[in-house]
Amino acid sequence: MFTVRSLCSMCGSTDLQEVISLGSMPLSNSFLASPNQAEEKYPLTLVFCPECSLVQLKEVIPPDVLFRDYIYFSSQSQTMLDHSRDLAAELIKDLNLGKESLVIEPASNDGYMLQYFMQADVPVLGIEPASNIASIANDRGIPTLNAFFGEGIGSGLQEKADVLLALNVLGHVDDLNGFVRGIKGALKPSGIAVIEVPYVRDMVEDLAWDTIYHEHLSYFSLRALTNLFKWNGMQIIKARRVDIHCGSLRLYVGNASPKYPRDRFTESLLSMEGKLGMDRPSYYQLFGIETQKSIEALKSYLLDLRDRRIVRIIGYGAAAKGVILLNAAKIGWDILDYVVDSTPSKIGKYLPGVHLRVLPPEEIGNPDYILLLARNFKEEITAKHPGKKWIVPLPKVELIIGGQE
Ligand code: DWN
Repeated sequence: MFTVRSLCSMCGSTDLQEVISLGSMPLSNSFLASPNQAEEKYPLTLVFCPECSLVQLKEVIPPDVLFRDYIYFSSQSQTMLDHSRDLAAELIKDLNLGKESLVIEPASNDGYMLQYFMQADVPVLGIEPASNIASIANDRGIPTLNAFFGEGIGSGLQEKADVLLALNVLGHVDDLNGFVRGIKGALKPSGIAVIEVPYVRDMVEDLAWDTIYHEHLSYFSLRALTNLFKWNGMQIIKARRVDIHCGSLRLYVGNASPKYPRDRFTESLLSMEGKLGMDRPSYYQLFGIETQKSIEALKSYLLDLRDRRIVRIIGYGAAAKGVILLNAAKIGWDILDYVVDSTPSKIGKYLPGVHLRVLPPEEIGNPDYILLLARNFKEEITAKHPGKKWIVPLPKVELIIGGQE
């Protein structure tokens, strides 16, 4: 049910160099209805293309399997909502968007982002592949097409966009060049695409190996993105680092002409990538070695904690990254009692691979320690449970008390 990539998904090179293999992993959002339910596991291997600098997965699961019926709702976190509201306000103001404008968003999820444009009377169109989520967005009054965005859909849209938002979607797409041509086709000639992707430099520097999973096919540097847009008739006007999703790049992208000069910050980001060696395999291979050490350190920390005296440890946040963290480090029911999460569609189900039960946060009980599995929401989550003892697993195992550093 998966294909093994032999060519780079961006430039077609055959020279793909292995960074790390996380072994056989379940699909991180395929929650189970019962602990005994059978499930498939698939190899999970990260590779690097020295030709175009793209870090990518070797194994590709069909998108229909991963995304047609989806369990993740972006509105579950206030941090995400705040981030979206601020970005919408910035774009409405800077680009003077109003009743005559159009904002299009591929992978619009439950409309968590588009709602802020609608509140300002800016017309929107969401394009969401998960039928269950698209129908929830439509029920909330956010016009949403149930489809995978790509070259065909983008170019075929009758009404072209002033702004196209692609927030944390590019890394999920196999046909990167087709997707970018779709973005170009969906925009008015003067339109702007605002793109956010997790930044591979943040993944490496913060040892965020838990963000490697089958849904995430590509891990971008600015250098790789510069090539991607250039090859498909677009240009990056400016790039910024933003905090969301463990560290992301936000790009403002326009048509290839007229040619805009890149600003100094964007130039300095690109030149820093060169200094760090992000165009060379060794940069990523070192990350692979550190990842192996981190997996072992986490497992032995938890075993040590549990063996020193009788303690109860639970997990918080049934995040996809949490599923990978637990499975890679083999942390199961022998260490954790259960996991809590606020997402209604996850509650009562079992985590892929490790088969831990998901309970609502109200049933958090009185554990001695809580392993933070959604560490990207550390402030938001720990503030809800002051005084509790949290284990933050990455980049280095750390113990904190709720609401305090
Ligand atoms: O790219 C992706 C990102 C955006 O979302 C996807 N491929 C899949 C998914 O990844 P994730 O599951 O690792 O995302 P999150 O947003 O880190 O997941 C957080 C989890 O924690 C959610 O299940 C909601 C939950 N949560 C909670 O229970 N209480 C979150 C908050 C903030 C809370 O207070």
